[in-house]
Amino acid sequence: MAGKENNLDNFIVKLFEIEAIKFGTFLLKSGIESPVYFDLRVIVSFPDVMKQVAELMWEAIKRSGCQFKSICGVPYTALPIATCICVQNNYPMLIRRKEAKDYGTRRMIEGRFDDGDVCLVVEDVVTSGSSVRETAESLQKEKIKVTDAIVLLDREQGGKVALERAGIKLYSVITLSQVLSTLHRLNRLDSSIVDKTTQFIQDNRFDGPAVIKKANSMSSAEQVMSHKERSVKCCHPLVRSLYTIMADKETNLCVSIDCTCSQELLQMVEKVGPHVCLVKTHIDMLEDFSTEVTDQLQRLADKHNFLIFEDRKFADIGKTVGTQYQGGMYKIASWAHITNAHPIPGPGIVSALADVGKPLGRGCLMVAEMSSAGNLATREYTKDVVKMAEANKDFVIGYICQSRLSADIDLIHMTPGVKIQMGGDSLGQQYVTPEMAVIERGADVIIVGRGITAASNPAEATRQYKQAGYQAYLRTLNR
Ligand code: 5BU
Repeated sequence: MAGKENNLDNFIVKLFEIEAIKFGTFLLKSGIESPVYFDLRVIVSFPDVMKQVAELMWEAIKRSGCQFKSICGVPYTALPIATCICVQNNYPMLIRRKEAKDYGTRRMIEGRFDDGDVCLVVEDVVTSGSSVRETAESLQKEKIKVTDAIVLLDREQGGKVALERAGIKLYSVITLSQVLSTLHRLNRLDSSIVDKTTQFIQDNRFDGPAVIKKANSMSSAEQVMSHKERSVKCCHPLVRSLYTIMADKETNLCVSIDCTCSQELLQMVEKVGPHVCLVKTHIDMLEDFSTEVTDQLQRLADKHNFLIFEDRKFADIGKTVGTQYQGGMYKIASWAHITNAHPIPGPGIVSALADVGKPLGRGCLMVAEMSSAGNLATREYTKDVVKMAEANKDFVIGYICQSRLSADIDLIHMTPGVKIQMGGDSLGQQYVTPEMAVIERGADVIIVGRGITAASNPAEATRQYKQAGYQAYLRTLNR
């Protein structure tokens, strides 16, 4: 894991050193003065960087799980990048002309393709997303489908949301915030430049106020709704309680305490409790479980004012999950305010869990997307999960997800796979930063495990994550 992180750190520093990323005062075409400038054209002069770009982009493509037949680079900078990716990974490439030839075929797209082929668009930097859209439109005119695009660097100025609106999901290798935080951490950039650049980006977004965090389906009223407002307006009493806690404690942090020893669990809860809105457990990891643990857990939840989320991920037929939820050794429904379920068995799973949980005022989250590499949740699957959730709002209170799925404010979005140091683990976990989770992916609650529990000072780490998550939330309000 550390290797991967260092790899990305080194890559960002390399881009800085070869002046593909520059800080200063730059006059843009629009007449605006920018404190940051990206000139990724220079990478063609550095074959080692070219190779690394192609490899990192390919890794991100694989992680995204998107399916396509061919690859097309946005002219001109992304053309050599697309070429390297195609050659290294044995994929056919298409070339988009900027202008049609006035002789011969007059085609705008060169290469072999059939109607209905799916093509992945590759770009070096995305700002508003317009150049990706133009290339996609040229392809679409030739009856080639474009559903996904990959960019090396997302300037986070609204391109991702704009492309989503156009039906194109954008994946990025790095973001501008990541560039800033990495260069700052490695003492390559002063805080004053970081602050100035962050402010510039915030002031020069292409998507207007309050759009950034939410996917296309949200209305502007919903986009700016604060925790306080949601604590009044949401229908489910449990969701209202959760938002009340979030507003009162100024936190959108859930800590996932995945340990095997009861005493360790309770000690960690005591440390993180004052700073979180939720504590997430995997109770079946405990080697010394007794009901004393869940009794204590409930006392700590009262003392520190948080809710308990047992991450049980029920996934069987209704009859089985109902019994598992109510009974067995753990009697989850009796102490966990929230649990979750995979929708794979169909609506029966929700009805059965609701029969047990609803009379107790409990709520359930549907696992709509996962953070792990190569997971099998397709876009169609996720869409069906949204339908299932929306049809069962008396018990389903939201999603475990990696993107904003639903316009409905009653359905809370919780995102795991969050760590200040991005990267992943050796078993496929993939992390995004708290800012990315909240701002880019629209998370209402960030779920952090080892970023806190494996830190040398978990209490201090909790404060850091609380601050990062909450600041990101405030930024989404102030847009
Ligand atoms: P980590 O230590 O931050 O990687 O822990 C993440 C927790 O969230 C862990 O308990 C997982 O079981 C849980 N999780 C996840 O990481 N990704 C998912 O997609 C889902 C749950 Br669903």
